[in-house]
Amino acid sequence: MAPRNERLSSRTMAFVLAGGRGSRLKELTDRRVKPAVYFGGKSRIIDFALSNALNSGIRKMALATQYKAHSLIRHVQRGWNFFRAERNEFLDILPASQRYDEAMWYRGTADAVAQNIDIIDSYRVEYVLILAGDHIYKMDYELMIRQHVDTGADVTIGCLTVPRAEASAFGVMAVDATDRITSFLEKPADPPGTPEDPNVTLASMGIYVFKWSFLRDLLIRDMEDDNSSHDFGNDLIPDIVKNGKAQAHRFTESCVRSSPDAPAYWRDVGTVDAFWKANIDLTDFTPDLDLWDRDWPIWTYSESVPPAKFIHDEPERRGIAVSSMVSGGCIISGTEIRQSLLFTHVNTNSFASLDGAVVLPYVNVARHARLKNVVIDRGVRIPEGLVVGEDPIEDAKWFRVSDGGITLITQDMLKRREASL
Ligand code: ADQ
Ligand code: ADP
Repeated sequence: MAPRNERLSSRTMAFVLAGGRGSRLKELTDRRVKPAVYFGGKSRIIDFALSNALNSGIRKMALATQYKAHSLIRHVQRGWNFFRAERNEFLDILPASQRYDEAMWYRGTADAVAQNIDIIDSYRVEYVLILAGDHIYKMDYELMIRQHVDTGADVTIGCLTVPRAEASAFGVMAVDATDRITSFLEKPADPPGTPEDPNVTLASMGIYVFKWSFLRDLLIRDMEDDNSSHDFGNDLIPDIVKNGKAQAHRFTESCVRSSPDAPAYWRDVGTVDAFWKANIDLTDFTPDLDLWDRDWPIWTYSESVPPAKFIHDEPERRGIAVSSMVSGGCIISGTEIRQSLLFTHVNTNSFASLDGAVVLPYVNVARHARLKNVVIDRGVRIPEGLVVGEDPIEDAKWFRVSDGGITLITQDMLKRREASL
């Protein structure tokens, strides 16, 4: 057992995987990778994994990037620069740079780590925590690392229960009475229920703790294996479950909750519907995800902007927002805003209304626009009088309307619309 008074996080590095596109977010990931997508008014999705690591005491981090990484790299360079090199703290950005073989990008999640073995060796860490950079949650990883050391497992996998109907997007597992994993299936078509409840499945969060020496050997073997897709979920984890000791760590034990009885919050905001809902949920009276908690802050790059400003107070045009979050740098001029979340530098104008709107930075909403249940991409200029959310057939002519009835609006879509009018 590890002594209680020693923080294992100081002997651990976090390796954050941020290379996959996230194609179900549609045009939101046309120009940026999913971890770089905005979330919650000030942050980007990546900030959650990085903040969890920082708040857990981890001061050595690496970020593997590949697909459309520019805005991600820029964000991390601007916002995540408080590590002190002289104390051997760092956040290293590791783009797929064909170091191993000139014809080879990161072939899979495990390959993204394997191609950087020599760099990780140079960090001189004992444990490696593999994280996905694309989930929204608050978790104290120290508890998961401690469990890993205490059980002597080869790998410890963060897991949570998900409804069976949604489980085919996950790696799913069965465990024994000690939470040792007895079987693991990556994205099965028909996921099994748990013994306690046939309607839920124990699913992998795609986060893992390994002793570096163990993972290193495994990666070297995997790189030579032509039958492998070089992926944790497809290849490495099933192999350890079969031939070694894999242990489940339950998210409910280390999640950071907004209050002792709040639900454990974890979201994969992988679709436009899920993205919209998770953002709008923050406008609830007591949201399940607490961004106000000063003990577990979500760190980010933050521009220096003046507070949000609301102008006009006449019956026909009132600049107001209710059940909403409006970021700094916004000017709300004569617009009625309900149940919406506005990022920085949004300007709205008179006689317009927003209801259920997630508005990314630098958007302008012209007069008389009426927008309901929308996600508006960064930099969009909504033209005067545009109405969205009242006639789904008309909306679908120009914009992307999701299965759940949310309309995604980008500047390219508006340009096409303007060209044909
Ligand atoms: P997926 O959700 O399919 O399954 P995956 O596509 O492997 O996740 O991506 C995981 C993370 O790695 C993401 O942050 C992604 O950006 C990044 N990534 C993907 N390909 C990469 C590459 N070539 N180089 C660098 N980074 C890359 C995984 C597990 C499941 C588990 C779910 C939980 O395989 O078992 O249930 O995560 O969401
Ligand atoms: P509208 O009624 O169409 O919103 P107004 O004629 O009331 O326009 O003028 C306010 C406009 O001035 C808004 O578009 C607002 O965004 C813009 N504006 C720019 N800077 C400021 C500022 N510092 N304070 C108030 N309004 C500002």
